[in-house]
Amino acid sequence: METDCLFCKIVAKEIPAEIVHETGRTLAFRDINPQAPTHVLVITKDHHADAGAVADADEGLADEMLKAARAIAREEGVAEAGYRLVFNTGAGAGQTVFHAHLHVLGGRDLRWPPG
Ligand code: D5M
Repeated sequence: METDCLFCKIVAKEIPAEIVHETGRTLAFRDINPQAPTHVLVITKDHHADAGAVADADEGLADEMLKAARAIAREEGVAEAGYRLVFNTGAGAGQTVFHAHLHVLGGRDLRWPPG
């Protein structure tokens, strides 16, 4: 755990979150500032700064995040219509929390390209 990391504090239950899904190495909760009717963040329980660090970390961890996202999309009822998975990676791409998180967005029309 990183002491000053917001998402580590959510994993440690020091900050509340609306948790919707959990696996051995991931936790998922609703985004505090939702950009779509379904907006869930899938995070790693261990601290990794971004998606690239996840890819370099434990074997199968990125896969576990993807499988959690797919399960959430199904549970939220957005899988059929389509949903979007986003890793903002780096400040220039809009990453504001430097603990890896996969955005699961759905429940409305999603345009391309993103802003
Ligand atoms: O996404 C970081 C996301 O984290 C952003 O959509 C808001 C969300 N956020 C920030 N604080 C919280 C808490 N406390 N609970 C739930 N969601 C939160 P990024 O890709 O880094 O811009």
